[in-house]
Amino acid sequence: MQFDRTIHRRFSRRQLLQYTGLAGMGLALGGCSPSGKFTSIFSPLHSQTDNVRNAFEPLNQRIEELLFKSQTPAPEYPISAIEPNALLVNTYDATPQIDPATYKLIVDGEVSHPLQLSMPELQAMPFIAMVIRHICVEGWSAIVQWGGVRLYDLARLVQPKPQARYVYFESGDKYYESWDIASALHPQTLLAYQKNGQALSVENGAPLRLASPIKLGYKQSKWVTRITFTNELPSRKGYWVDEGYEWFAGL
Ligand SMILES: Nc1nc2c(c(=O)[nH]1)N[C@H]1C(S)=C(S)[C@@H](COP(=O)(O)O)O[C@H]1N2
Ligand SMILES: [Mo]
Repeated sequence: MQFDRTIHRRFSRRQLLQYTGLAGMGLALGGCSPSGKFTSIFSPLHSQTDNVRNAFEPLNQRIEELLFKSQTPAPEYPISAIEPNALLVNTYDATPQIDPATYKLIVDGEVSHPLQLSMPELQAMPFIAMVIRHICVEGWSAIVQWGGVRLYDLARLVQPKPQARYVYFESGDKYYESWDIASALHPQTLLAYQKNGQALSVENGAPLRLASPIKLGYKQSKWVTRITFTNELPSRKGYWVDEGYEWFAGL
Protein backbone atom coordinates (compact mmCIF):
# COMPACT_ATOMS: atom_id res chain seq x y z
CA MET A 1 0.00 0.00 0.00
CA GLN A 2 1.28 3.43 -0.87
CA PHE A 3 1.01 5.94 1.92
CA ASP A 4 -0.47 8.99 0.31
CA ARG A 5 0.48 11.91 2.47
CA THR A 6 -1.14 14.33 0.07
CA ILE A 7 -4.56 12.70 0.10
CA HIS A 8 -6.15 15.76 1.69
CA ARG A 9 -5.22 17.84 -1.34
CA ARG A 10 -7.39 15.63 -3.52
CA PHE A 11 -10.54 16.38 -1.58
CA SER A 12 -12.76 19.06 -3.02
CA ARG A 13 -13.83 21.81 -0.69
CA ARG A 14 -17.32 20.30 -0.62
CA GLN A 15 -15.95 16.90 0.35
CA LEU A 16 -13.85 18.53 3.03
CA LEU A 17 -16.92 20.14 4.47
CA GLN A 18 -18.84 16.90 4.30
CA TYR A 19 -16.07 15.00 6.03
CA THR A 20 -14.97 17.50 8.61
CA GLY A 21 -18.35 19.04 9.20
CA LEU A 22 -20.17 15.79 8.50
CA ALA A 23 -22.60 18.17 6.88
CA GLY A 24 -26.14 17.04 6.42
CA MET A 25 -25.79 14.26 8.97
CA GLY A 26 -26.67 16.51 11.87
CA LEU A 27 -23.55 15.41 13.67
CA ALA A 28 -20.97 17.53 15.38
CA LEU A 29 -17.51 16.58 16.44
CA GLY A 30 -17.29 17.49 20.10
CA GLY A 31 -14.20 18.37 22.03
CA CYS A 32 -12.94 19.98 25.18
CA SER A 33 -11.90 23.60 25.15
CA PRO A 34 -8.71 24.50 27.04
CA SER A 35 -10.93 25.53 29.95
CA GLY A 36 -12.12 21.93 30.12
CA LYS A 37 -15.63 22.87 29.06
CA PHE A 38 -17.08 20.50 26.45
CA THR A 39 -17.53 22.29 23.14
CA SER A 40 -18.04 21.39 19.55
CA ILE A 41 -15.23 22.31 17.21
CA PHE A 42 -18.06 23.66 15.10
CA SER A 43 -19.17 26.05 17.79
CA PRO A 44 -19.07 29.77 16.98
CA LEU A 45 -15.65 29.86 18.64
CA HIS A 46 -14.25 28.58 15.37
CA SER A 47 -15.20 29.68 11.91
CA GLN A 48 -16.05 26.94 9.43
CA THR A 49 -12.93 27.84 7.45
CA ASP A 50 -10.79 27.30 10.55
CA ASN A 51 -12.36 23.91 11.10
CA VAL A 52 -11.55 22.79 7.60
CA ARG A 53 -8.04 24.09 7.76
CA ASN A 54 -7.37 22.56 11.17
CA ALA A 55 -8.76 19.19 10.27
CA PHE A 56 -6.64 18.81 7.17
CA GLU A 57 -3.47 20.43 8.24
CA PRO A 58 -0.56 17.99 8.08
CA LEU A 59 0.73 16.90 11.45
CA ASN A 60 3.39 19.08 13.00
CA GLN A 61 6.84 18.85 11.53
CA ARG A 62 8.41 16.80 14.31
CA ILE A 63 5.80 14.07 13.96
CA GLU A 64 5.84 14.17 10.16
CA GLU A 65 9.62 13.65 10.21
CA LEU A 66 9.32 10.75 12.60
CA LEU A 67 6.71 9.14 10.39
CA PHE A 68 8.72 9.64 7.25
CA LYS A 69 11.63 7.68 8.73
CA SER A 70 9.65 4.81 10.18
CA GLN A 71 6.94 3.99 7.71
CA THR A 72 8.00 0.95 5.76
CA PRO A 73 4.85 -0.84 4.56
CA ALA A 74 4.20 -4.39 5.80
CA PRO A 75 3.04 -7.01 3.28
CA GLU A 76 -0.58 -7.07 2.20
CA TYR A 77 -2.33 -10.03 0.55
CA PRO A 78 -4.97 -10.46 -2.14
CA ILE A 79 -8.59 -11.04 -1.11
CA SER A 80 -8.22 -14.69 -2.20
CA ALA A 81 -5.60 -15.24 0.54
CA ILE A 82 -8.08 -14.48 3.37
CA GLU A 83 -8.33 -17.41 5.84
CA PRO A 84 -11.95 -16.97 6.95
CA ASN A 85 -11.85 -19.14 10.07
CA ALA A 86 -8.24 -18.79 11.13
CA LEU A 87 -8.62 -15.78 13.43
CA LEU A 88 -9.12 -17.31 16.86
CA VAL A 89 -10.94 -15.26 19.44
CA ASN A 90 -8.37 -14.43 22.09
CA THR A 91 -9.88 -12.53 24.98
CA TYR A 92 -8.35 -12.58 28.45
CA ASP A 93 -11.55 -11.83 30.34
CA ALA A 94 -15.29 -11.32 29.86
CA THR A 95 -16.36 -9.82 26.52
CA PRO A 96 -17.73 -6.30 27.10
CA GLN A 97 -21.08 -5.38 25.56
CA ILE A 98 -20.86 -1.91 24.08
CA ASP A 99 -23.97 -0.36 22.54
CA PRO A 100 -22.81 0.93 19.14
CA ALA A 101 -25.71 3.42 19.10
CA THR A 102 -24.45 5.33 22.13
CA TYR A 103 -20.74 4.51 21.77
CA LYS A 104 -18.35 7.43 21.49
CA LEU A 105 -14.64 7.07 20.98
CA ILE A 106 -12.79 9.58 23.14
CA VAL A 107 -9.61 11.02 21.62
CA ASP A 108 -7.72 13.27 24.00
CA GLY A 109 -4.41 14.04 25.72
CA GLU A 110 -1.63 16.08 24.09
CA VAL A 111 -3.78 17.22 21.18
CA SER A 112 -5.04 20.57 19.98
CA HIS A 113 -8.62 19.40 19.35
CA PRO A 114 -9.85 16.64 21.67
CA LEU A 115 -12.82 14.84 20.16
CA GLN A 116 -15.53 12.34 20.87
CA LEU A 117 -16.64 10.42 17.81
CA SER A 118 -19.71 8.26 17.32
CA MET A 119 -19.70 5.28 14.94
CA PRO A 120 -21.52 7.25 12.19
CA GLU A 121 -18.89 9.96 12.50
CA LEU A 122 -16.06 7.44 12.27
CA GLN A 123 -17.79 5.76 9.34
CA ALA A 124 -18.01 9.09 7.53
CA MET A 125 -14.21 9.27 7.49
CA PRO A 126 -12.18 7.78 4.59
CA PHE A 127 -12.54 3.98 4.60
CA ILE A 128 -9.44 1.81 4.23
CA ALA A 129 -9.38 -1.98 3.83
CA MET A 130 -6.29 -4.17 4.03
CA VAL A 131 -5.60 -7.91 4.00
CA ILE A 132 -2.80 -8.66 6.45
CA ARG A 133 -1.42 -11.45 8.61
CA HIS A 134 -2.38 -11.32 12.29
CA ILE A 135 0.21 -13.03 14.48
CA CYS A 136 -0.47 -14.09 18.06
CA VAL A 137 2.44 -14.99 20.34
CA GLU A 138 0.48 -18.04 21.41
CA GLY A 139 1.52 -19.66 18.13
CA TRP A 140 -1.21 -19.01 15.58
CA SER A 141 -1.66 -16.60 12.75
CA ALA A 142 -4.44 -15.67 10.35
CA ILE A 143 -4.72 -13.73 7.12
CA VAL A 144 -7.56 -11.30 7.72
CA GLN A 145 -9.09 -8.36 5.95
CA TRP A 146 -9.70 -5.39 8.21
CA GLY A 147 -11.71 -2.32 7.24
CA GLY A 148 -11.92 0.98 9.04
CA VAL A 149 -10.16 4.29 9.45
CA ARG A 150 -6.51 5.11 9.73
CA LEU A 151 -5.42 6.32 13.12
CA TYR A 152 -3.35 8.78 11.08
CA ASP A 153 -6.54 10.35 9.70
CA LEU A 154 -7.93 10.64 13.21
CA ALA A 155 -4.67 12.27 14.30
CA ARG A 156 -5.09 14.86 11.60
CA LEU A 157 -8.42 15.80 13.13
CA VAL A 158 -7.17 16.07 16.71
CA GLN A 159 -3.67 17.40 15.84
CA PRO A 160 -1.23 15.85 18.34
CA LYS A 161 1.12 18.41 19.84
CA PRO A 162 4.86 18.16 19.07
CA GLN A 163 5.58 16.66 22.49
CA ALA A 164 3.23 13.68 21.94
CA ARG A 165 5.38 10.53 21.79
CA TYR A 166 3.02 7.72 22.71
CA VAL A 167 -0.56 6.70 22.15
CA TYR A 168 -2.47 5.02 24.95
CA PHE A 169 -5.50 2.83 24.26
CA GLU A 170 -8.21 1.97 26.78
CA SER A 171 -10.71 -0.79 26.14
CA GLY A 172 -14.19 -1.69 27.34
CA ASP A 173 -12.85 -4.84 29.07
CA LYS A 174 -10.18 -2.96 31.06
CA TYR A 175 -7.51 -4.05 28.60
CA TYR A 176 -5.02 -1.29 27.95
CA GLU A 177 -2.11 -0.82 25.59
CA SER A 178 0.41 1.82 24.61
CA TRP A 179 2.20 2.33 21.31
CA ASP A 180 4.98 4.58 20.10
CA ILE A 181 3.43 7.38 18.06
CA ALA A 182 5.22 6.45 14.81
CA SER A 183 3.73 2.92 14.85
CA ALA A 184 0.31 4.22 15.84
CA LEU A 185 0.33 6.68 12.94
CA HIS A 186 1.73 4.15 10.46
CA PRO A 187 -0.47 4.14 7.33
CA GLN A 188 -1.45 0.49 7.97
CA THR A 189 -2.57 1.04 11.55
CA LEU A 190 -6.36 1.03 11.46
CA LEU A 191 -9.24 1.42 13.82
CA ALA A 192 -11.28 -1.37 12.33
CA TYR A 193 -15.04 -1.83 12.35
CA GLN A 194 -15.12 -4.51 9.64
CA LYS A 195 -13.52 -7.96 9.39
CA ASN A 196 -13.43 -9.87 6.08
CA GLY A 197 -15.95 -7.46 4.57
CA GLN A 198 -18.53 -7.93 7.34
CA ALA A 199 -19.37 -5.80 10.35
CA LEU A 200 -16.91 -6.64 13.11
CA SER A 201 -18.33 -9.15 15.60
CA VAL A 202 -18.46 -8.38 19.29
CA GLU A 203 -15.95 -11.21 20.01
CA ASN A 204 -13.48 -9.65 17.57
CA GLY A 205 -13.76 -6.22 19.18
CA ALA A 206 -16.89 -4.38 18.01
CA PRO A 207 -17.59 -1.60 17.70
CA LEU A 208 -13.93 -0.62 17.15
CA ARG A 209 -10.53 -2.31 17.46
CA LEU A 210 -6.94 -1.74 16.48
CA ALA A 211 -5.62 -3.69 13.50
CA SER A 212 -2.08 -3.39 12.15
CA PRO A 213 0.38 -5.67 10.35
CA ILE A 214 3.34 -4.07 12.13
CA LYS A 215 2.62 -5.30 15.67
CA LEU A 216 1.90 -8.59 17.42
CA GLY A 217 -1.69 -9.53 18.22
CA TYR A 218 -1.63 -8.46 21.85
CA LYS A 219 -0.90 -4.85 20.84
CA GLN A 220 -4.16 -4.77 18.88
CA SER A 221 -6.70 -3.72 21.43
CA LYS A 222 -10.30 -4.72 20.88
CA TRP A 223 -13.26 -2.60 22.12
CA VAL A 224 -11.22 0.60 22.06
CA THR A 225 -13.05 3.29 24.03
CA ARG A 226 -10.39 5.95 24.50
CA ILE A 227 -7.23 7.02 22.69
CA THR A 228 -4.89 9.37 24.53
CA PHE A 229 -1.85 11.03 23.00
CA THR A 230 0.79 11.46 25.68
CA ASN A 231 4.39 12.55 26.20
CA GLU A 232 5.18 9.87 28.76
CA LEU A 233 4.10 6.33 29.44
CA PRO A 234 2.28 5.51 32.65
CA SER A 235 3.59 2.64 34.78
CA ARG A 236 0.85 0.40 33.39
CA LYS A 237 2.02 0.08 29.80
CA GLY A 238 -0.08 -2.76 28.49
CA TYR A 239 -2.07 -5.71 29.73
CA TRP A 240 0.41 -8.34 28.48
CA VAL A 241 3.41 -6.00 28.58
CA ASP A 242 2.95 -5.67 32.33
CA GLU A 243 3.10 -9.50 32.51
CA GLY A 244 6.55 -9.40 30.89
CA TYR A 245 5.82 -9.37 27.17
CA GLU A 246 7.82 -7.00 25.00
CA TRP A 247 6.42 -3.46 24.81
CA PHE A 248 7.40 -2.58 21.22
CA ALA A 249 6.29 -5.97 19.83
CA GLY A 250 7.04 -4.98 16.24
CA LEU A 251 6.85 -7.41 13.33
N1 LIG B 1 -9.50 -5.57 24.73
C1 LIG B 1 -8.78 -6.65 24.39
N2 LIG B 1 -8.06 -6.59 23.27
C2 LIG B 1 -7.32 -7.66 22.89
C3 LIG B 1 -7.27 -8.84 23.66
C4 LIG B 1 -8.06 -8.87 24.85
O1 LIG B 1 -8.11 -9.84 25.59
N3 LIG B 1 -8.81 -7.75 25.17
N4 LIG B 1 -6.47 -9.89 23.26
C5 LIG B 1 -5.38 -9.58 22.33
C6 LIG B 1 -4.73 -10.73 21.69
S1 LIG B 1 -3.57 -11.58 22.59
C7 LIG B 1 -4.92 -11.03 20.37
S2 LIG B 1 -4.05 -12.23 19.58
C8 LIG B 1 -5.96 -10.35 19.59
C9 LIG B 1 -6.95 -11.38 19.12
O2 LIG B 1 -7.97 -10.78 18.37
P1 LIG B 1 -9.25 -11.67 18.05
O3 LIG B 1 -9.80 -12.16 19.36
O4 LIG B 1 -10.17 -10.77 17.31
O5 LIG B 1 -8.74 -12.80 17.21
O6 LIG B 1 -6.65 -9.36 20.33
C10 LIG B 1 -5.85 -8.65 21.22
N5 LIG B 1 -6.63 -7.56 21.74
MO1 LIG C 1 -2.44 -12.80 21.05
